[in-house]
Amino acid sequence: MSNKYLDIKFIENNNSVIMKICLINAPYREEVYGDVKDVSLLDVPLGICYLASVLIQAGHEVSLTDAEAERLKIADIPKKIEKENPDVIGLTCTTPMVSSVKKTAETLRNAFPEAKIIVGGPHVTAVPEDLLSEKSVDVAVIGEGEHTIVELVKLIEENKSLKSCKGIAFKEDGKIIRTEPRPLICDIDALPFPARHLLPYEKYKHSDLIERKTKKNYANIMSSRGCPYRCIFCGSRTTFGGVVRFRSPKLVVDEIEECYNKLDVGIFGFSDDTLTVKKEQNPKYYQLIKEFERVKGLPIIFNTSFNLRGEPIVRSPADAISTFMRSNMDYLILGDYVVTKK
Ligand code: B12
Ligand code: SF4
Repeated sequence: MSNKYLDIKFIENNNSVIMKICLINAPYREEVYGDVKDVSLLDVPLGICYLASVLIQAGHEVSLTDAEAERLKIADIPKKIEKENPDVIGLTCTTPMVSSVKKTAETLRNAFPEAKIIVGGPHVTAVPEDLLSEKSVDVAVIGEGEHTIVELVKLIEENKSLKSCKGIAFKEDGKIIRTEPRPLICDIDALPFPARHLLPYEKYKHSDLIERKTKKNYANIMSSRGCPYRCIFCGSRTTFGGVVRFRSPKLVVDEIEECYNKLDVGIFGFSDDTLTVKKEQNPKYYQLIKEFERVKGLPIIFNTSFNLRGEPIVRSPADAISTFMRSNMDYLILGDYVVTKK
């Protein structure tokens, strides 16, 4: 691998057959947003980018297809990946996009009857049986996928039983078997940076409002996983547990610098489950503030338009506005309202 952006150290993979793996984000906008046409935000599907990195690190050949960014319809996806002739296909799935993922899996099953089709993501973690009950799906990965997918692909490659792989559900003799749960990844700093460069990264956009301020590219990034709060409607706990694991501030800022230098990214959006845990709950808070000094002079816009729990910062909308007026922020979104200083 010559691309320096993905500074991955390869794991020794002697005697191993390299598997060809295609990871896919199925089209979702029509299904999720219906007739709403002015949704400009388009984020990199970070989940499959992280999976691509660990699979490349393990010696496999990996491609990423984001049907939404590439404006592909479900029927176009087999053609897009036909040259790769995949051994394994992975689809990511949230609840709103479930019917699109089902149709995509069926289309890919018909096009690549020999490939193993694996699904993962928030919806699969919450209800693995839903997609597994589809004929076209072979394995459902429950929870964080980086360790699971590497182990799973190895078992598939060696044609061994999948029972020893923690954190999956699969079909055997017509029954769904769920293996032992996979523990959360303790050291998220050990994960390589997400393989954004495998996607057409210049297609990702934050919002027209922000893009009017700079011509640079946009990237979403995570500085932590998990959330300590317990909102009953939320899917965070299911995948990332009820604790927050913070990345090393140095690595977060390294990733920001790499994106800035190598992918010309000047707009960053944080995809943390919740960026604003109280500072007493974040042991790395002061170090993070210090590390951010490194990029202070760069023309970078940071955005936290989602994933911001209000009460650690403000007590009321009026308090939010007065905090905003005193801050370095350019705008604040409160429900349907955009507040600016001009
Ligand atoms: C960025 C983001 C967005 C972006 C972009 C989403 C996208 N690209 O598809 C925008 C703002 C557009 C968005 C929109 C929506 N979002 Co949103 N979003 C997020 C957010 C904050 C980060 C996603 C992310 O990058 N996570 C980081 C990666 C590392 O995690 P991950 O994707 O879960 O992947 C890991 C595992 O799930 C697993 N995995 C994932 N895919 C696969 C595939 C395979 C093959 C395998 C083996 C494993 C695997 O391994 C990965 C690595 O560990 C999450 C919350 C969160 N922190 O995850 C909510 C979240 C995904 N969103 C959610 C929701 C509800 C929505 C909306 C419905 C909101 C709305 N009302 O419009 C829409 C629906 C969009 C959609 N695609 O379905 C829910 C989904 C819940 C659910 N049951 O599915 C989440 C989980 C928020 C929450 N806490 O409840 N979202
Ligand atoms: S604060 Fe946000 S991420 Fe945390 S549980 Fe509530 S909705 Fe989910």
